[in-house]
Order: sequence, then structure tokens, then C-alpha cells
Amino acid sequence: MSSPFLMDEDYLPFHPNPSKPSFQLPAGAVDAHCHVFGPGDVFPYAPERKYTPCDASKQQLFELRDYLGFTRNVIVQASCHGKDNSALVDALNAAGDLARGVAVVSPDISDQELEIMDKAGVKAVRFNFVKRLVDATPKEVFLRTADRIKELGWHIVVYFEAPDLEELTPFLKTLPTSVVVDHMGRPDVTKGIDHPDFKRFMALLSENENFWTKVSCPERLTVAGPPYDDVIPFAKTLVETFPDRVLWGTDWPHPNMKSHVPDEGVLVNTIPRIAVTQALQKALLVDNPMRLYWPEAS
Ligand code: 0GY
Repeated sequence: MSSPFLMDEDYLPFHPNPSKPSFQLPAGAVDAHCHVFGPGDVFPYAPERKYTPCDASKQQLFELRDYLGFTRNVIVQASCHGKDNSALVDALNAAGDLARGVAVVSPDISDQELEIMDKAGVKAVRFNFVKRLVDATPKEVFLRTADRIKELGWHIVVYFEAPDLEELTPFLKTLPTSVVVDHMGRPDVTKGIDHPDFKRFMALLSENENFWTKVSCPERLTVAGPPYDDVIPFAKTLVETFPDRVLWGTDWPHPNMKSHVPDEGVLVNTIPRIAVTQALQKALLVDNPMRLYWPEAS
């Protein structure tokens, strides 16, 4: 059956044949930010979604994992699936121990549903503050969700854009778990690493040891385009200042890209430019994600 969902007209599907990276990933590397989308005829997109993507199946994700040389994935529930985590749970169950998940849930979720997700490998929930992706959720609702999931030992992933950090900081500091900030808090890279916005983000991490960040998504943050020279200083600064609290992910299948279709081989080749020693690379790609998502194995 063909998908009942029509991809948005301006939606760019993921790269059909990415290049092989010249950078060889360390053994056991984790792609700590990626998604599965649908397929829509099996796992329908949410009625409240802000975009309709190109289907991106678990099999395609696992093929990319193997092709690039990753061992494991952390799969993040994306806004187009709303709070229906079925596609995520299905992918986690198919991956066995090789994937962990980040879900999106309401505080009224049942214990039984939480248990199913926990068993499948969900380790976190995501709070999304990006206005083009989701309608606003009251902070009090997020706090109730945080209270539910902290009992399971899960943590919280947050997605916001740099101009919103100042307003969000008092709230973020009240979160009772480890907190992972997506995509370096989405800095405006034209402003440079000495701009107050990026300094505020650095201060958040230095003053709060429970905060981590994904030094991911050069393809979203760049103005210059590949090979993403303008994003490197931001990620390199974070990796060198907080070597034990950084994660890296491909962001496959790159929803809502407008400027270009990212080549994941080129993305992987940015890693040795932001983590310039083998020790930093191993921390970023293996030790840190294993500690957070596979604590029993690390
Ligand atoms: C990402 C970024 C985006 C989308 C989502 O949940 C989502 O739909 O996260 C975006 O459009 O910036 O991390 O995939």
C-alpha cells in the first residue's frame, strides 16, 4: 500500500547515496541523534504535526549506521510523530541492544506505557521549545513529566533556539535529571563564539554539571554550507571545554532542511575537526553516549 501521507512540497528527502567518510569512527561509536519517520502507512504521522516528511524507515537507518561505521543509535522521537512513540518503539525492538530511544510523552501517560517504552530501551524524554515545530507546552506540564520519568532513571533532552535560552534558563535549572541540549542550543554562527548568546550557553554548561550537549547539526547551523567551516569553532570549543558531556549524531534523515541535502559522509568527516585527538573522539563517540544510554555496559 502506498503511504496515505504526501510529503510537503518543499521537503528535501535525505541523501540517496552518501559518500564513505574518510574519518574512521572508533570501535563502538554511537550516532546519538537520529530519527525514524513512518513509514506513514504503518506508523501514521500526528494530526498536529507541522511538517510531513519523507518516510525514513528503521531498515534504512540501520543500513546507514553500518555503512558509516557506527555501532549504535540513539533514536529521537520527532515532532511529526507527536506523542505516538510506536515507530520509535518498533525501531528499538528491531535493533535489539544496538539502539536506545528518546520519547515524547504527556505527564498523564500510564505506568504501563512507560514500562513498555523502558523495556524497549527508551532512556529519556524530549522537551521541544522550537516554535516552528510544536505548539507551546506549559512549563508546569513539562515539570510533571519530569517527575514521572525521573523515577525510571531517564533523563531529559531539550531543543530550543539561542534567543530563547535567557528566558528558559531558570526553568531548565529546575529539571531534576541530566539534561541534554540539542544541537549546541542552536547558535547563530554568524555571531561567532564570543557573542553573549554563545557565552550564555557555555555558562549554562559550566555552572550546571548535569547539563550535556549534542555538538551536532552543522548542516542546520551553517551559513557557509558544506564542509561547515563556520560551525566548527562552536563544536570544537564545547568538545574541548566539556569533553565528558558532549555527544554527536548525524541527525539523519535531517527533517526540514531547506538549503541543501546533507551528505552523511561529509558530516562524519567534521568529527576529527571538532574532536582533534583520539581521546576526545572516543569520549564524544563512545564513552559519553555509553555512560548516558547504556550505563549497564559502561
Ligand atoms: C532535529 C531537528 C528538527 C526537527 C525535529 O522533532 C522534530 O521534528 O527535531 C528541526 O526541524 O530543526 O533535531 O531533527
